[in-house]
Amino acid sequence: MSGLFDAPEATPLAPGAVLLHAFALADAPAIVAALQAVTAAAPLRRMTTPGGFTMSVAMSNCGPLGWITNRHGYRYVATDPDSGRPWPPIPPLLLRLAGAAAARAGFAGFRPDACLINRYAPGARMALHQDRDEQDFSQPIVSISLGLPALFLFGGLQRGGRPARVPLVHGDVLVWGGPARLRFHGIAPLAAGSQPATGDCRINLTLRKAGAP
Ligand code: MD3
Ligand code: FE
Repeated sequence: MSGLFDAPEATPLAPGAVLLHAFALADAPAIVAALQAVTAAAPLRRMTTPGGFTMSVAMSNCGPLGWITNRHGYRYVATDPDSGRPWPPIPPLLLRLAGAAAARAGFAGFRPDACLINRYAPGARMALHQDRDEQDFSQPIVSISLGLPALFLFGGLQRGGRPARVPLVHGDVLVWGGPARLRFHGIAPLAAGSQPATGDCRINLTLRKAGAP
């Protein structure tokens, strides 16, 4: 149910970018439960950048492809380098949710083959960057925010300038596609807080079409 004074369900942030408020809220407990199984098989880990820094965000993946970074660069791989095994499958609930969110934002037929799991402890951040390791930029990225709130930063198509700031809360879903697909974006250092759903951290899931169309 929605009323006159409720927040809007969908906020356009930029051409091609839509914030779907609370779109994942009802499914959040089931998503968190499914992620427990995924991260039991492919534990979250802090990866190393090509420049030799350890990321503050802990990451893992599910799906046919998973994003990794190490001394040699950034790329998508079918095998978890820590275990030598394939990444666990994407939970069907997440495939359904991502497809529904993308359709709602105008991208019908979205079938992700990669889901990057980002865990932010208080203080963790993600510097402004572009997502360009995927093969087909005509496909959107669907992002699901769970747990502690964060300040999402989004800039333009070039580095530099002051990014816009958008608060993201538990259950929010963002869809980035079309002209927004290559915008610079990041996450400000996470403030500490209490969030029983995720254990006092923030989890972000990004569902992507990483491989060949
Ligand atoms: C805008 N994650 O994993 S999600 C990432 O909250 C990443 O963990 C952030 O940036 C996080 O690469 C932001 C929202 C998002 C995801 C992908 C985008 C925004 C985007 C791709 C293009 C433009
Ligand atoms: Fe990104």
